Amino acid sequence: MISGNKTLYKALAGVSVLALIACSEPAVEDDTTTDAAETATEETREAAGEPTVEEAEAFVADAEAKLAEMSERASVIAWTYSTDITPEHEQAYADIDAASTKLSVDLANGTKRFQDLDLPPVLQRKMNILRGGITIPAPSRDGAAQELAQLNTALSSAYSTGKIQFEGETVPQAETELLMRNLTDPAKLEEVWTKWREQAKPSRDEYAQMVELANAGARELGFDDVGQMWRSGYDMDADAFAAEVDRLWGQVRPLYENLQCHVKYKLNEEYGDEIVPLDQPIRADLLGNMWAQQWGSTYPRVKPETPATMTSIDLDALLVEADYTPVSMTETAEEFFTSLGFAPLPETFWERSQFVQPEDREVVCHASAWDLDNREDLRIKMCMTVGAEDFRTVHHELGHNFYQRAYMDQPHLFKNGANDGFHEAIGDMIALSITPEYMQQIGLLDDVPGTEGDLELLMQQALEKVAFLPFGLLVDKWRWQVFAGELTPETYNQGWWDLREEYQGIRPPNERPADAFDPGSKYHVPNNVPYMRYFLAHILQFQFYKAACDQVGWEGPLHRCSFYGSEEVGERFNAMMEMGQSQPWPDTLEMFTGTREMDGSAVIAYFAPLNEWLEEQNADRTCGW
Ligand code: X8Z
Ligand code: ZN
Repeated sequence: MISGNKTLYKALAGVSVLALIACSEPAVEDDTTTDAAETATEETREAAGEPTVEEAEAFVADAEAKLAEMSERASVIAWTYSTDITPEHEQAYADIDAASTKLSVDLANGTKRFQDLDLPPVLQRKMNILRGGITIPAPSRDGAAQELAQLNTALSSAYSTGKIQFEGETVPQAETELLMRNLTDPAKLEEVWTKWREQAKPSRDEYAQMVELANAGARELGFDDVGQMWRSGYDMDADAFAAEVDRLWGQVRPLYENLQCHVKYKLNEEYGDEIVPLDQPIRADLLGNMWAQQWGSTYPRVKPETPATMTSIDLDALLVEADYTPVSMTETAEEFFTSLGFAPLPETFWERSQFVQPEDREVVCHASAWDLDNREDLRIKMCMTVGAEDFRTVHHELGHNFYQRAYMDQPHLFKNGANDGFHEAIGDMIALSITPEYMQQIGLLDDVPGTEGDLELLMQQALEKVAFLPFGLLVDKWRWQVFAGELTPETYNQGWWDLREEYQGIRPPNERPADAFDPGSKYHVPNNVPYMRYFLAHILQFQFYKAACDQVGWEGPLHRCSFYGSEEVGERFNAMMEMGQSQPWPDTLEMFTGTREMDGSAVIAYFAPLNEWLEEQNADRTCGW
């Protein structure tokens, strides 16, 4: 995952890092280039004082060296801040963030000098990344980068150190998530849910200031706004990308609607018409998650009826009974990767990672994976508890680390995912292989159950993966509207709930105050981590998984396939990963899956038996919202 600082995080998985030294070239926007100049040879360009391909090469080489140096320096400071939030560390972090943003913006402006040159494709690709790869750009005027960094650091710390009062206790952020997972009393759920959002409210104005500054930065670089800049990072036109995510959503939406309908009816049976009226969207605090993004903890309430003779697989309980610890969950995840032929993680990973929440200081608990030296200094930072959710998440995080290591020999600007959805999909694809057979292989289960309980397994997965899809889509639909000025601070919250209702079919448990800032209650908003990557990852991980299962010749139901131990899959997976961002993502996707398109049909194939069952269940129900 990523962290607060958008510009410097080559170190953090999946974020492009552009930071550097002020480039010596003046930032010149040259719109007056003549036809003659365009066709000039290198020599005549040089003679005329025009930039040459040779100079462009030197500019990029210099940029990469400086970016690499800055990224290493900055990530040490970011790590210190994220694992020990103090006023001093916060200031150091804001300062390096500002320096890093300023330099990356200078560098991005420096690319303008070469924009009319006909460059070799690799060089052009690097120029594009330099110009468009800054997540939150500052305008180039003096002081702007520092202002932006102060705002972002304040937003980030406010989130991670946020607390609520509940039943006489002070509850820190990470524990509010556990309460939402474990409580079932609607009144208590509403209380925790609402209090966590009250805590986010004061951030709205700082967020709005951040939006204004970053948009000014994006416009200087030739983009309409930050949202358009984000949408430009996918080897296709920004508008085509927006259409592409809608196309993918169209493929999976019927499946989501079937799941939403079933869950609503089951919650209605549990809570009654007053709390879960059937003609309304579902109350957001009843879905077992602070943001109603993954619904796995509602499983006992919505699960299919199964024969009494059948024993369900409860991964939470299995991990606890087998005395797993945060470190041994991580070792088990690592072992999956080594079974595919990847080298083990370095010793320093185990010495330097944060596995559990420290008791003596404030930290950023939201899980992330780091590569501090762009080579071997890999680490994760988590606040794990033993259970299925963090078992999956640690696979997710190690996916980032193994990807980072796979592409470490790429030039600096290509040390990134083929697109950011790839970075988020790697570890999740591995975790899809946590099947009953695999659990038996690693000693978590004595016997592999027959297929009579497979609807249960599919329901557990659907509550995580299918439930997530519309949420993954809407977070950045909201931000795109914010950056485009279609939503203003006064309408931020209404706009958020309009999208939540439209895509997820959920509603708030109470009327939201006019000045609320509910999107600010989600980590990635105050921390400026783009979110469409997770929507893409929830499509891509099933494509990767299906391709791997085809490679091992799996012929059974897709959800029962585990490619644990397959070095053939490992080799092909590594070949894809070691390309980093060096070529357009369709080329990279084709290497592993044989297709050049992102495609929701693997999701549909995986859940086909469940979908059929959901349709039967829903036959006499009124679905939709
Ligand atoms: O933020 C994450 C990862 C780190 S990149 C833990 N995820 C999203 C979230 O928690 O909201 C993974 C799934 C979606
Ligand atoms: Zn991630």
